[in-house]
Amino acid sequence: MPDSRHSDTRSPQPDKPRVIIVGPGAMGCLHAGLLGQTPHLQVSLLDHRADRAKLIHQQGSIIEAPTGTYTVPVPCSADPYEFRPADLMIIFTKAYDTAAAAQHAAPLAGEDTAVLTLQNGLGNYEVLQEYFPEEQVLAGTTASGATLLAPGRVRQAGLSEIILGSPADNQPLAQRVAELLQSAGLAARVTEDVDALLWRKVLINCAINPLTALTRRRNGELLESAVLRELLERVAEEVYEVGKAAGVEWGDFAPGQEVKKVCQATAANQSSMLQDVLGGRRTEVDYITGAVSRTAQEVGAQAPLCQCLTALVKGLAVRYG
Ligand code: KPL
Repeated sequence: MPDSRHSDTRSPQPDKPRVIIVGPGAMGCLHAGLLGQTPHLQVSLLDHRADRAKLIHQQGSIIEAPTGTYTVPVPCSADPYEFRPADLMIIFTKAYDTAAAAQHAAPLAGEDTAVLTLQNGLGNYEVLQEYFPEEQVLAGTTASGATLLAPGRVRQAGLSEIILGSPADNQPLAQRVAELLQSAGLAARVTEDVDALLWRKVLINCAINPLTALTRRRNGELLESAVLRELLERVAEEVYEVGKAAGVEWGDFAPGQEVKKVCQATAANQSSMLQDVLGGRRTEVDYITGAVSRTAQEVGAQAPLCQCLTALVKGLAVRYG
């Protein structure tokens, strides 16, 4: 049943698939720009801050890509009732804001809306399942890099594939969303083992993010130091063991090698955690090494490095407010 409160002023073309991106941070703005260039999609951004939403609505999403800077007009509002319910909602907020974002975006979910989290960290899809029907919630990963330069303005680093799946085993929905993303020119595919996918990503983030934040190095610079390289590998191995104890089926995955590969592939990136620390923002450490430490406790495994890194990054956050 359409809700008469949706004024529809910012989504005037009801026939096109509607994508709402929740959270105009670096990744949200990047994807609003990438998807918003596609003529057959109607892409909008939902912010929780009205002043920033107004600015982005007026200026669009500005992407500084390696090939040049371009602007994509993207309707943006803090009022969900300004949009019609979405076919796809992509959650790109920080992990600690997932519950608030779900509550805010709830009016935009209809019976057929896919709600996809592409956030960092563990625990996001479980939170979304408290607010949306389980079979509508999808979870995925992307290793694309983006740096927020100013509200609505991002520098795009490397673009990577989006891999997604349905924790509730709703394969048709996962497939439909992968096809929608592909239709916009993004590389996307479905996996049947979402938990293994999310653990692979969190393993990478556990190793790279705290070490870059603590040492102020770019991802690639971690490999330049023998001690940091060793620590990177040891953190990756620890997360691998915790995951194994928690029942993750890693498949063909060599933790140390994989982390080093990502450092190389994203060598010029400042990790999201380093960006947060430099920007004086709260980090996602509780959902990265913190989440792995909690899992370790639950399953009777050891995670001393994750525990230590969580404490050190939190120590930094105290300093940076
Ligand atoms: O996801 C990332 C992040 O910065 O959060 C990586 C993969 C480490 C890329 O920078």
